[in-house]
Amino acid sequence: MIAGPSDQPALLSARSRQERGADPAIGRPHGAATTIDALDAAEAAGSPAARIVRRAFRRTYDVTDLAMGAADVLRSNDIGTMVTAAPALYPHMWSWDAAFISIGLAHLGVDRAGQEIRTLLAAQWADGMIPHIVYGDRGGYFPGPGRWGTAELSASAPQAPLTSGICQPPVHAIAVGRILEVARRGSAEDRAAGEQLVRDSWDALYRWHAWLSQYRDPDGTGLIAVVHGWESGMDNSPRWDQPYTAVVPGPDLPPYVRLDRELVRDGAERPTDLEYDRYLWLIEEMRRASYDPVKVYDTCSFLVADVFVSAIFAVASDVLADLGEEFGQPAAHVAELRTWAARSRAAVAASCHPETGLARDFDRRTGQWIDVETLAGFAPLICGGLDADAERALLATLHGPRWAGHPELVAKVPPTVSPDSAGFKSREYWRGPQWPVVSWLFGWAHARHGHTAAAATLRTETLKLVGDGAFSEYYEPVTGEALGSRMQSWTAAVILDWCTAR
Ligand code: 2M8
Repeated sequence: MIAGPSDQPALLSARSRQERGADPAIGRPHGAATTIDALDAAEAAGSPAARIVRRAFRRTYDVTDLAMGAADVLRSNDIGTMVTAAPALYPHMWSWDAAFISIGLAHLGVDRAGQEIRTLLAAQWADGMIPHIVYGDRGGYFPGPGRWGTAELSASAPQAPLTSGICQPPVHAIAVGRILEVARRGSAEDRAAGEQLVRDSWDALYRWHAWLSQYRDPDGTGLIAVVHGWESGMDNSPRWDQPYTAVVPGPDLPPYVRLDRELVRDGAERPTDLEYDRYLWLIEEMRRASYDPVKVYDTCSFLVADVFVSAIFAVASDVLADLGEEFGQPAAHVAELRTWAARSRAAVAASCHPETGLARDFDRRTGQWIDVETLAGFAPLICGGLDADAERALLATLHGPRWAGHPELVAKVPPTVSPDSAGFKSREYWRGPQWPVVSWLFGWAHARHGHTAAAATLRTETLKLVGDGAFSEYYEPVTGEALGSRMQSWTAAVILDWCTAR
């Protein structure tokens, strides 16, 4: 479990949740909750005044309160073995969520952060894949382990813990690197715990990157393929609309009941039923291939080279190589990581549309570029690799009036789809809303590539966006309304990191 307040830095131990009268349901002070509920009602009734008041309200936030609220969210989502991705909607461990969550946990205790990474890595498949969900003991999520059947069908999957049969973006080395930075600012014990974590996790992370390279880029193109929209983490992004038309659920799709629609009342905030049929059909296809990664690559009706995953893979490979050099890991493995990083960085840069400059996914089944404008198009800003002029231009576009600097937005945080785009849906999951965790990733990358001012702006603006303390999964960009799950762990984690950043 996460250590109690007495073990926390002064910032986080100043007052307990009870002392400041937080609303346990949503983790924000009572006064704020009342105000926001009233605004919700007024906005639902179409009051323009409510929108203006909401905007004013959002400009006032207190970093100390936000940090304490974020720490509370992580503590209350901690079920001992893992911090669940969210209390009700996602009551298990998700792969890339766990990485971001561990960054937040590092500010509460480096050991606890390391434990989160170790829990995830204990579920790594024998072939090297890190699964997208590690199931805890509770049910409460569909599809659960029975629907995947990985333990029965795959020789590589662990018998315990039970896992899903696909993966998610490889942000884990970035997380371990960040935990080490935080650890080195702490006590001698923190420092030792951070360094031990690198030693304990390096080989597993190397094998994970090797799996991605071998099975998801078998031709060595540099672009890493995904076999399910869930693998991208941006589940229903318009990027996937065209490839998903090739996923045709058969009449033998076993029946199922969605649980997410019972928890998120506004259906417009979640993927549609047709999208879910396709998600579930892909699982059937993978079951029929016994989750053999070669067969899945060859037979799955969805196979897209994902430019955003590829960018993450490139930069995370570099981070892992840096750690490997420092910690005396095998030189041949470090060299492979450098090769993969360079190859993927070049491939991401080469994917850019000649006119818009935005990076593009490539549909491997149809052999066509996917020309859909989304936030993923800014992938080169994650991994680098553009010439200086092109990089400056792309940075200016991201922060300019079509994207984060759009005049309609409540905070200058990149939306997942530009409000000026035909596909923009302000409330619908990965089709428009702002995701604090994605902003953090861009902020981290900006800082890494020397765009210090842009990184600082993302931090300030995201803190403004989440100023109501709901720690929501995502936000409506024009009103700033909290959407999806409340008390989402990765939102809390990145906010905690930003609140305590140095
Ligand atoms: C969302 O994905 C899950 C399926 O994996 C879902 O919608 O049920 C995505 O936002 C994904 O990126 C995230 O990791 C997960 C848990 O937060 O939720």
